[in-house]
Amino acid sequence: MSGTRRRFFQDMAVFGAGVFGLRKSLRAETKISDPQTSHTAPTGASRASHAKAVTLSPGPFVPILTPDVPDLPHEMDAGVKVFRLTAEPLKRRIVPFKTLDVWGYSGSCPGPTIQVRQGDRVRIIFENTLPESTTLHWHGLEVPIEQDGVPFVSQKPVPPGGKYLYEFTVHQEGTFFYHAHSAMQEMMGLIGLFIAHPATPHYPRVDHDFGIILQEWAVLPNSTVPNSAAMEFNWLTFNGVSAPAITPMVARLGSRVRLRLVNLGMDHHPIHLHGHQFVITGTEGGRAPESTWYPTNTVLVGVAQAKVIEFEAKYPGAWMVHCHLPHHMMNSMSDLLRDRMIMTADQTEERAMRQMQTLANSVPFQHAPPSPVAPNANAVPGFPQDAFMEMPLDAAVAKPEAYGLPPNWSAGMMGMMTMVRILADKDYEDIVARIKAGTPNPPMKMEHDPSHGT
Ligand SMILES: [Cu+2]
Repeated sequence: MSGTRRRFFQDMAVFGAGVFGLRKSLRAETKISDPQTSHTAPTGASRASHAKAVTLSPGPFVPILTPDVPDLPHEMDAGVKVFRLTAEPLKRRIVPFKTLDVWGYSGSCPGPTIQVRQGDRVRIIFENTLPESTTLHWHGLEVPIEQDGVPFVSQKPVPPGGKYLYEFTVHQEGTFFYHAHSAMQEMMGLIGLFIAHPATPHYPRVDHDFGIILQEWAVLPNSTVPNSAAMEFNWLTFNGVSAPAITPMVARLGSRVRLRLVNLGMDHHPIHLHGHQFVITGTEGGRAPESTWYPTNTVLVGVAQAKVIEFEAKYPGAWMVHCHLPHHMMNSMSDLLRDRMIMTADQTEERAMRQMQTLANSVPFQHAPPSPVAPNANAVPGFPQDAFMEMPLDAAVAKPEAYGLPPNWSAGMMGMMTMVRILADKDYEDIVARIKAGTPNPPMKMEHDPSHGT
């Protein structure tokens, strides 16, 4: 019996006993770092991993941090990194008032981030608890054909309740991902990052490394199940969360920041960074030669692509990182209005406002001071557009990473939109300490406009 086969059977022998304990510990970790998945407690926000990114930077590479998504832990077996990954149905809270029934891996959608080092031998003990068969494909990785995860071609589908062992050596470096090799399962959320850190660190070295998976969902009002056959999408997410619920990225002023963007959806997304120029230092194929780098501030992330960007965090502030397609900078209003939409339409303004407020209270939106409109606004064709759209959720999405942002910061943030907060030393260290300690933000000063009534 070869060593690999022996390890396989040993693994399978302990699988029944060991996997549940391990899944439990992953769940426990998920509870700390993933506030969006509903079967975990709604506390904490990527704290452990944020702290890690800060404290481990003197090592050979900076671990990637995927906001709102945990890392997948591993154990060592005779020099092999062993990961356990389970495909399963999940509930994912994408904003405080909307939870979707999605499919994901090991308690998270998108699935937990796998981090390895170039040259590692990795084994993934895969279990399928979905109601249908599936496989795992290693997107961009040069693996032996029997590890490629294509149903019927390179392997038999893994049936519900079934297990499969993937094992290969990672000889590449770069931004890869794993996903089900079935179109509709992909659109139900079955994807996760697979990051291979280079054996020899890249130069210039980065101080912060962030990963974001871009996804889109078509969900009818009053429904929680994405329509995986739809071509029009009303919910757009970064790492399975829509703005303003996406955890901000925090970087030290003067540091070098890497951002890895991976798209698995039906549209291509032009991702724009405010206030800085960046260079594209890699794709789904690995590191790009420095001779190809050029300054830009918007990168088109096509379906099934990875785009890796790097920039010097030169200017302090909360700088937007967002898809620039207008409809991808919105959340679905019809979800908020639910079945009241038609009722509200022919009410007087005062009653409509009261109804809106009743709904808002259940969400919980706050009053925002309405942005001023012109006295003759109603006489102007096209009015209103974005007037009355401010729906701040500061308190509902409060977390240490958002500490110190101005009141109503969340009012205009929707869809595929987050921020990188570039902070001078003292402010940066203050927030990192809050993240490590899990210090809640001080109570919000509510900006209540009594003219709206409640
Ligand atoms: Cu987009």
